Order: sequence, then C-alpha cells, then structure tokens
Amino acid sequence: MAKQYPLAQVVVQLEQGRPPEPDAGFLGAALDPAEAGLLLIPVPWEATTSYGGGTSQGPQAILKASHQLDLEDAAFGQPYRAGISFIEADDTIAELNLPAREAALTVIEALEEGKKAPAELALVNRASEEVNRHVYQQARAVLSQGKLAAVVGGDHASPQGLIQALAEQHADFGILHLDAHHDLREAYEGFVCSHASIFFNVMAQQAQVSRLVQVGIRDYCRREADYARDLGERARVFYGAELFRSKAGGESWLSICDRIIAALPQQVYVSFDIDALDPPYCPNTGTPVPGGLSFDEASYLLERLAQSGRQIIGFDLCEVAPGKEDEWDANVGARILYKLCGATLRSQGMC
Ligand SMILES: [Mn+2]
Repeated sequence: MAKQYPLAQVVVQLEQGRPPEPDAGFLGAALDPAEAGLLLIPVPWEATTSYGGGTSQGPQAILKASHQLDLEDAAFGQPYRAGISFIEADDTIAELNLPAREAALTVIEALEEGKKAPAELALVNRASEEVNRHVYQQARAVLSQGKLAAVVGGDHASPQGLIQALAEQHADFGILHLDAHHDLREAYEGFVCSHASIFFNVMAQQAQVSRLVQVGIRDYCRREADYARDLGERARVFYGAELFRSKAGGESWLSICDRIIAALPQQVYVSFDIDALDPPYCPNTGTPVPGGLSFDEASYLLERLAQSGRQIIGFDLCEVAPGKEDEWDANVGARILYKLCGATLRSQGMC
C-alpha cells in the first residue's frame, strides 16, 4: 500500500503542483482515509456486462487520470480541501469478478443459442450478492463515522450496497439518475443483480427512495418504460428526446435543469452512468448510445443541484471503461468524478 498523508500535508503537496508519483492517490496525493470528509470506494466489478467490457478497470484508470486534473473547480472552488480519499480497492471484489464474468458469459452464450440457463447462473447471482454485501459493509463503516461515501464502478450493479447503507440512514431521499438506460429490467438475462436491473432492485427493496428521477434515457424497452410509469409518483423520467425537444423549442438548459431538480426531494443520491454523456466523451463504455448530454450540461445540472439547497447524501460513477489506446474515457471520468465530489461537498457546506 502506498504511503498516506494527513490532510494538511496533502493540501500542501497538491498546491505545490509537484508531479505525482504513479501510485499516488486521488488528484495526485494519497490522503489518509481517517482524515477524509468523503471516501471514494472503488468497485472493480462487471460480471453481468452485456456488450463491451472493461469497466472493472474503471476505478484504477480514473484514479490514474485524476493526476492530470487541476484542483480549482469553476463551480465548486476547492473540493480537495475537504479531504477526498480514494480508498484501496478491496481484493475480495476483484477476485470475485473474473470467475463471475466467465460464468456470466457461459450463461449469455446459452441464452443466445436458445438454451435454458445453465448452472453458472446461480454462481453469478451468488457472487453479485456477495459484492453487494461487501460494498454495503464498506459503505456502512464510512457512514457510521459521519463521513460521506461514494462508489466508483465498475458496471452499474456496483453501487447497490451503498444505496442500501444510505437507506438505513435516511428515511426519505431521491435519486438523480443520469444514464442512457432506465436500468429497470427485472433480472436481466436471469442475473438478479444485473447492471441493467439496479433501479428495479432499488425501487423494489428501498422504500426510502421516494423519487427516482431519470435523465437522458434514450435506449430502452417497452417493459421498462411501463414499469417507470407504473411507479407513478415514485418516478419521473426525462427522456433524451424530450430534453432535446425542449432545447429545440428554445427552453434554456438552466430552465430544464431546474425542472429536473424540482422533481427531487430535499436529500438526493446521484447515480451517474457515464453513458448518459454523448459517446464522444465515453467511446469505450459498455453500451454507448448516440445523443446524450454534453460534459457542460451534466456539470451544470450538478451545479444547479448543489445551488438548490438540497443535500447530496452520496453518489456513484459507473461504466467508465478505459480505452486500450488512450486515457480519454478515464480523463472524462475523472473530471465527472471531481464534479460529483464538488457538488456533494458544496451541498453539504464542506467546500
Ligand atoms: Mn446504467
């Protein structure tokens, strides 16, 4: 494990602008988690990825790319001063990932050949539950110290344990979910904890989530759209096409952001799937869909959310998959991650 430093020393290291060691922590300096206000929990998990792979490499690639970031944020000032620690990835999840991924591929192959789901399905479901339990325990340990917790995935199944831990602390909160997909499929391909099922599971299991607000959705099946409608007051969807239509008709992005935010309660969890963004920002993500938000639009939505007086109680960033050739996806991911940190800390009066 790389050496970790107290906050005062990290701030000095960062502000001196020295080139970071390759194994340095978030933004280029390794903060002792005990001194952090916000802990980023890496979840290198992608068992049920259904199209392009690689998102289990996301946390490490984002951490490395974060060394290139400048510290000042135009919207949120100096979030790093509140203490952001990217904790060490836990071996448990990485060790579960590969065998579960292989088992999942066997299942997907059988389904594609029109066969019945093989025994490997149970293995994937068991491993998924173990990952959820593990993330839940990590998150609970962070929250019990009065600190903020966030998950860096991994595919979109990664943050379920965090949301579960938050639901024990907050009786009523909303989720702002940015994504190209609803992720409302029940046990997609038989995988109970599929990346495509996360919000089906959350809405079924966490009654504390009073409102799910989905933004940028543009690739979905009828059943998911029906399910969202059947959630009634508990869900509000801002489809990609609807957002574009509003803009084409002359509504400002500011006004659209405020309509989105108005649908959220006082306490908000943010779930950010990088494929909410237009694919030029995330060409290697597992299931890219043309259209989507620009980096500036997404950042401004977070800025308005933090300004709205609501509290962001936690967040995740998922589905960032580093390219083989370059750092672009991870670079964008690191910048979105820093925005999420800034918005969260600002909303809590911590930066
Ligand atoms: Mn997703």
